[in-house]
Order: sequence, then C-alpha cells, then structure tokens
Amino acid sequence: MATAIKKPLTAAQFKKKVLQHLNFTSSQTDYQQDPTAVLRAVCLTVNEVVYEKLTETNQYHKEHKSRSINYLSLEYLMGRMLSNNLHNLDLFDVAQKAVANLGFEIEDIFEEGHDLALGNGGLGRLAACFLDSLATMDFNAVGYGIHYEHGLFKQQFHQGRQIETPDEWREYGNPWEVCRPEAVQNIPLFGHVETIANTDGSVKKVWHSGQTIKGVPWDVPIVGYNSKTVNVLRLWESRASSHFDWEQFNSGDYQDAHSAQNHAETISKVLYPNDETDAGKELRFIQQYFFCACSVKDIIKRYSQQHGNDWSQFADKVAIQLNDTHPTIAILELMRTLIDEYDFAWLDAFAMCRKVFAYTNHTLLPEALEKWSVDLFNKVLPRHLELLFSINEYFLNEEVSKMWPGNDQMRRRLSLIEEGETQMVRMAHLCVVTSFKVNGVAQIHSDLVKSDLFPEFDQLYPEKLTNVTNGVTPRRWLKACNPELSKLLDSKVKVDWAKDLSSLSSVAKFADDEKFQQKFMAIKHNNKIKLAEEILASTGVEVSPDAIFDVQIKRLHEYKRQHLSFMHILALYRRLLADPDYDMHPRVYIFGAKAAPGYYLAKEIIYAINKVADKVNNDDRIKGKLKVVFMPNYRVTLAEKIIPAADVSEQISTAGKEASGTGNMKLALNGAVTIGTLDGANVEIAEEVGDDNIFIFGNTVDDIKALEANGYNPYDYYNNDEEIKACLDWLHTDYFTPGKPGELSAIAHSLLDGGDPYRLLADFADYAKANIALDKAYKDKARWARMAIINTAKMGKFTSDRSIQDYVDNIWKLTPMSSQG
Ligand code: F58
Repeated sequence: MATAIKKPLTAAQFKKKVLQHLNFTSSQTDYQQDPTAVLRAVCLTVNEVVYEKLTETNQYHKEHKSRSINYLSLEYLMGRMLSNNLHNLDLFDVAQKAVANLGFEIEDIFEEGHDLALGNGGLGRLAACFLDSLATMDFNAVGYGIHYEHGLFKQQFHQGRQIETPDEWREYGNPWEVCRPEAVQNIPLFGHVETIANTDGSVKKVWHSGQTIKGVPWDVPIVGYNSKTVNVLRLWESRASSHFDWEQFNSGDYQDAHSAQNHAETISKVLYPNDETDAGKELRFIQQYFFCACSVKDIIKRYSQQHGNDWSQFADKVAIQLNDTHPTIAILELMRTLIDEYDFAWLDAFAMCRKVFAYTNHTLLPEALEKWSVDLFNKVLPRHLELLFSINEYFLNEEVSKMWPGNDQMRRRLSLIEEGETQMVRMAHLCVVTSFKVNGVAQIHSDLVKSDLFPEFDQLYPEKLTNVTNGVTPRRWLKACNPELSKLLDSKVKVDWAKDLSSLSSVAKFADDEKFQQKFMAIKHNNKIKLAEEILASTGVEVSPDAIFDVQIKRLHEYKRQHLSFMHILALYRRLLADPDYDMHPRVYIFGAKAAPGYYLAKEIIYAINKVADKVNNDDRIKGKLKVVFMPNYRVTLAEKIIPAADVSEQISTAGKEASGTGNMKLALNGAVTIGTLDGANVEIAEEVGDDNIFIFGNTVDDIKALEANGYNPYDYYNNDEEIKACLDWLHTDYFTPGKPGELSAIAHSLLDGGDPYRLLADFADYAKANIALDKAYKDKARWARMAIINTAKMGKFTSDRSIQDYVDNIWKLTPMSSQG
C-alpha cells in the first residue's frame, strides 16, 4: 500500500542506529544473547524518529494556537507499543530487516516487551484507540492519566482458581516514556477553608490545605499512523512534595524519615485500589483528584503560555472530555481555580465550565454510577465541596424549580446530593449539569441513557444528550495483529484501508468468489494453528485448528454472561454423553477474562469453567468434539493473538446491560461471526452485516422489561426445561470436582434462589437454538466463508477514526493540523 509519508530510515540506517544504541546507550556488545537489550535499542532508535515528529507537532500547534482536546481518563490500556509504532511510522519492514540482520526475528523481540496495562477493560482500551485515532487524524490532543506503578494485576490459575500477582510493567524502566520535570505540579489536599470578608461586603474563600503532593509527569508519545502527528499521553506520578527528612534519617530514624514519602507515593501506586474499606475509598478519591488537579493545572499552564492572562479564548481553545465520571472533580477544580486564583465571578466560572467539559457515560448499571460521601469530600476537598453545594443550589433553584415549579420530588431526584443516612454526591449528575454534551457509546445505550437513566435531564437540556458509537483502531486490531489478512486485503483494496476502513466494503463483492474464500479461510486456519500452539503452551490442552474456535474474551461479569456459554457447554457435553454421535462440528471454547479480585461470583465462574474444562478435555467418550480452554492473563497482547484466530464471537450480555462492547467490533473485523443479543453495538453490527451474517438470539430490552413487569421467576425455566434443570442440578454433584460435591453450586444458587439477576435462564433455550443454526452454517464451508468475509468487509463504521470524527463534528469542533494551513 502506497503511503504518503516518506520512510524515515532505511534498513541499513536502522540497523546502524540499533548497534549504536547497543554500544553507546547500553554498553551491550554481547547482544546476541540478550533480546531485551535489542528491544531497548530498537525502541530508542524508533524514539529518535518519534521525538523529532513530536517537536514538529508541538511547534505547529504553538504557532497555530490550535484548539486542543484534553482527554481525561483514569485508565489507558495501551498494550505493547513497539509493533504499533513501527506500523504507524511505516518502519515495520525496515525494522524487521534490520533486526533479522542482527540475528533476531522481530516477533521474538516484540515478545520481550511489557503490556502497558493501565486499565481494567473496555473503557481503558477505548481511550487507547482514541489516542491512536486522534494522532492519525492530526488532531491536537493530550491524554491525561495516572502513572500507576502497578497496572492491572497478572492472572494465574491455581487448581482452577484465579490468583492475582502484581503487574511490574516498568520495574526496569520503560523506553517509551520521558519524565518532564519542567511540568511538575503541586497539589493541595485536606485542610480547611477560611472565609475572609472583603471591604465591599463580598467574601473571599481561602483554602488552607493540610498536605501537598507533587505530581510528576511522564510523557508517552502517541504516534499517528501515516500522519504528521505525534501527540502525548501525560501520566502523573505522585511523590512527596519535599524529600525525606534528612536530619531524621541521619539521627537513625529510618522508618519515619520515609513515611511522608510513602504516603504520597501510595496515590499512584496501583490501578483501582480495593475500595471496599474506607481507606481504600479515600485513596481512590484522592487518586481522582490528584490526577484531575495536575491535569487542569497543566491545561491552564499550556493555555497561558499562548494567551497570557486573557481568559476570553479559553473555551475556544480548550475542550476537556471526561471518560466516565472518574475525572469529574476536574470540573470543580477548574471552577475553584477560576474563582479563587483568577478572581472570576461565580457565574462566569460556572459558565466557563459549561463550555469546556463534555462527559461520556459508559454504563447504566446502577452499582457502577459513582457516588462519594459528603463527609469524604469535606475531609479531602473542603473548598470543592462548597462549590459543589453552590452549583447544586443554582441548579435546583434556577433550573429544576423553574422547569418543574413546586415539585420537590423532582428536586430530590435530580439533586447533586443524594439524601439518606449518609449524604452522597452523585458524580454523574454533576457531569450532566456542568457538561455541554453527554454521550452514550452505542445507539441503543444512548437511547437508554435518555429514556431510562436521565429522562428528566433530557427534558431539561434537550440538545445535551447524544450518541457517539465506539470504535476500534484498525491499525492495531487488523493491520498489526493479522498481517496475513492485511496483505490479502491490500491486494484487493486500492486505498489505504487502515486509514479509510469503509473502503473494505469493496471486498464484499468477493464474498462468493471461491478463490478468495479459500485464501481468506486459509489465513484464518493459519492463525488458528498459531493460536493452538499458544493454547498448548499456556494451558497444556491440545486443540484442533479444524474445530470451530468459539471465543469469549472480556472482563468477567455476570451481565456479560460467561456462565450462559458455560451452561450451554454443559448441555452440549450432556448431549454428547447421551449420544457420542450427536451431530455437531467439533468446537473449542476459548475464554479469556479477569475477575475483579473482590468479585466472588465472577471468580466462581472462572473456577467452574476450569473444572468443567478439565473433565471435558480429558473425556475420550466425546471423541474430541468439545474442548474448553481458559487462557490465563487475558490482556491486550493476548487479545491480539486470539482475535485473528476466532471463528465465533460470543457477545451474549443481557439486553440493555452492555453499553457498547468493542471486542465485538475487533472480532468481526477479523472475520469472526457474532452470536449475540440485541445489546450495545451488536445492534449496529447486525445492521451493517445483515441478518444472514450474524446469529442474533434472546430477549430484547423491551422483552426483558416485560418479563420483569410480570414478575420474573427463574424456577419457571428450571421446572419447564429438562436441559436447564439437568445442567443446574449437575453443578451440585461432584462430577466435575471429585470428592467435593457442591463446589460449583454458587452459580446454580445465583441463577435460582438468587433470582437470576441477568435473566440468563430466559435466554438459554434461544441461545441453544442459535447455536444449532451456527453449527449448521459452519458445516457449509462456502456459506461460512461468505459470512466471515462479509463481517470483515462491513466493519467500516467501527473504526475509532469514525468515532473521533463524530466527537469532532458534534462535540469538540476541532480542525485537524493539515486544514489549518
Ligand atoms: C465499558 N466500561 C463498557 N468500565 O462496559 C463497554 O460496554 C464499553 O464498550 C466500554 O466501556 C467502552 O465504552 C468499562 O470498561 C470499567 O472498566 C470500569 C472502570 C472503573 C471501575 C469499574 C469498571
């Protein structure tokens, strides 16, 4: 594929630079034995190109005083960076040759890299895809986040149970980041607020903080694909504002000399601290404030460098996107800064915030909507709490009461404060009130945000609630992870599809072309062979690449219903035991999922899948027709290996619960056929690929509402469906856990006496039926190949470039670098 931008280095030059770095940066001459040193030297070589482009990007935006988007997210799941950066700089083949010349396979060098796993799941990965698109599309953007010392835990299985160990992603440094001491910030915490009367009768508030924390920025360059831009992801690390007490240390008091430092450094120590205790809650809250305050100060500093003290253009030059409610305190921090430090009148400061902030909602689950106690707010951020109350007063009196005069119930419902035994701050309400736009992440989700989550807000602010359907970057999720398929697509599509994904639609005309089908499916088969090797290495289970590879990869959560697939596996196993000739194409179920460390049932589901896997995989009676593997430590890097090899994509959440999903897009893009409910972005995927190329089953959002209105009773399904009853009863026996009956009972309890909160049993029969249809379709090779090809061809809508363009057009109103002259 022709690229517009000239290759920055030849293979010979690249190799020379790698050798120079090995010699002069690492003093490693014996590199043949040391792929880690080679990786480092390759990264440093790439960085030479990257930093030159970063300087040019910064220069350009300084000169043009470009409007910037500032993406605030507590999570970024970047994965590994090298392969992606090489592709984006069009240096992949150059590096491959250079490294081969040094005696290494480039893939082996990649394997030495660590995942940058500073996130939990979809929300964090979305942020990473968005940064890739923003740089690719030449927009002026900064990502802000936390420089966690430990990212998402590593997962191992011990006798089938999840064990968590700390992630040490930068124990020995990270070549992709650079510290920026010139941009350090000091962040106050705790203390009290003094009210000082001015001579004109007004009052001035002064916050006397009790502690100051230093925020140290680390910049990770974000390289655009075939673009002019390198942006940065700025991650804040917390440190003590003054160094340890020298005198105390010298007097022999080593412990206490370090204590302030330890306390400060705890803030950026771990991603998502366990917030079941009060101390954990306080830490998470301080994390949020710490990174918001650092980022707001940094945004103001960058603005002031260009505009001095002239605030008139601030809202024209700065947009701040809140990735969920986690960075909501940034609103209060900007408000506080404008009023307390720049003497803004309250109304002007509030109006400014309303022009700058926009908020993305990622969930309707009530338990995931953040609330912080007023007491905690008051302890950590007393001044911010005052401002919050003032916003609430204005909002309730000037907006709610004017729209619904005399309606106290409405005031109570919409208030930023939830009254009760303990007063709680509703962070989502603060976001909706103070943002100029609020978006959901798929059409059905955004519709539900309007109709079910915030209907009154939608009435109050009719233009505010909107939709931006998520997307994924085709650079990482096709070009880099599936090179063979990429080459095949290159041969058929004459434009650079990685930058214009809708161009893949032209491949649909080859969907019935026998030769193309063969090529497409041969690539899938090769990818399956590679994955089978990986499965053998990580689980010890041998699987056949001729079987259907049925994939469910995502966080483990009841609403995502890994246990629906698990129940169906039990049903298949039963059918096979009853009739070893039961007509089904061999199937391998491949799971990848981490459960939150404190989420009991999620961990029980992992355990149950592993136990059933042990039994099924070793049962000769079923002639290898069914295999189940749970691949440990699911992460971006593993996703990159699984996705190109998937035949079937399981997207089986309870309708109305999965906001969008993005794995669904990645899998379909790589030619997997979805079996799914009408939930999240599945709905839009179905629209794009057409009903013939997807297996939709189960209750819709409205069906679920109707079921609930009639009083949902899981026993209705248990008593009336022999297969459901048998599978659930099976879990109480010791069939899968010899000598330990009842070890898998937790799932059955939750589905029966627990009320089956995610309506799994109501969807079981239809899911089983859809699986029969799927099995039949797979057996028809030409039909399946057609379906797989159409899935790849019709994923144009789901590039994150389109999502970003939607944000730009409807929310941020940015102009790309190239159009600014
Ligand atoms: C996910 N949310 C949604 N949250 O569940 C998924 O449907 C959507 O596609 C994705 O966002 C991107 O919009 C999500 O990943 C989290 O990880 C939370 C982080 C903070 C703790 C609770 C989970």
